[in-house]
Amino acid sequence: MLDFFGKSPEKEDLKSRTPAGQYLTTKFPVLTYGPTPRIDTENWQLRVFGEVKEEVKFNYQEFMSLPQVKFESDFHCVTTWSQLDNTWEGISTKEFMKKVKLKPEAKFVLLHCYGGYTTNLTLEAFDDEDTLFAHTHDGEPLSAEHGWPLRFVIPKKYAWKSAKWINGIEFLTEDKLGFWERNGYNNNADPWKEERFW
Ligand SMILES: Nc1nc2c(c(=O)[nH]1)N[C@H]1C(S)=C(S)[C@@H](COP(=O)(O)O)O[C@H]1N2
Ligand SMILES: [Mo]
Repeated sequence: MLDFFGKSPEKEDLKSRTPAGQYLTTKFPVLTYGPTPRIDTENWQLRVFGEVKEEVKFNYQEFMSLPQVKFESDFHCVTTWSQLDNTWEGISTKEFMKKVKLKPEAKFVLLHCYGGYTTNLTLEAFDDEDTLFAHTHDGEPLSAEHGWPLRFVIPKKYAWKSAKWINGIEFLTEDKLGFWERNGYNNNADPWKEERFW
């Protein structure tokens, strides 16, 4: 845990970037409910379904051939650790959405993962400028524990909405709660409003 004593500009900056009730770490802790799924990229698949004009299935090569981006962002877990300045590389949601033909009724998204984990978002929160499907963190391929081969990253929400081992994106007309959202976590999950629990 870093302390905020002293008044160096750098420390003030770290403080202003740390939401209330959070402490800073640089250890990139692993937080998973249940076992780590082991996925081989030969059989990996991402299914895009629900309120779409055409269902799409990407294999690993197809998905990786989409244009790549590098985004820097902070990561806030509801269990009170935050890790600042993460560099994520992968495919931006904006780029992904160019491949999806949504029905006009689509307003919500449920992310599905290998292992059965789910988490939900509004379409607006999902399709933001800073969200992406990441395969690399700080220049290294994701470890199995951190979501290899692909995880979602949504910096403006508590990290339980950054789904690891993602394998499905379901578009919906009505909101459908994900795993933690059904089990007591706040649906909106904004760390700057401390929206932790119901
Ligand atoms: N599939 C899946 N994704 C998940 C989780 C999980 O249990 N399963 N845990 C979430 C939680 S609570 C957090 S804090 C982050 C942690 O990511 P990390 O383990 O890479 O630090 O992943 C999120 N994504
Ligand atoms: Mo978390």
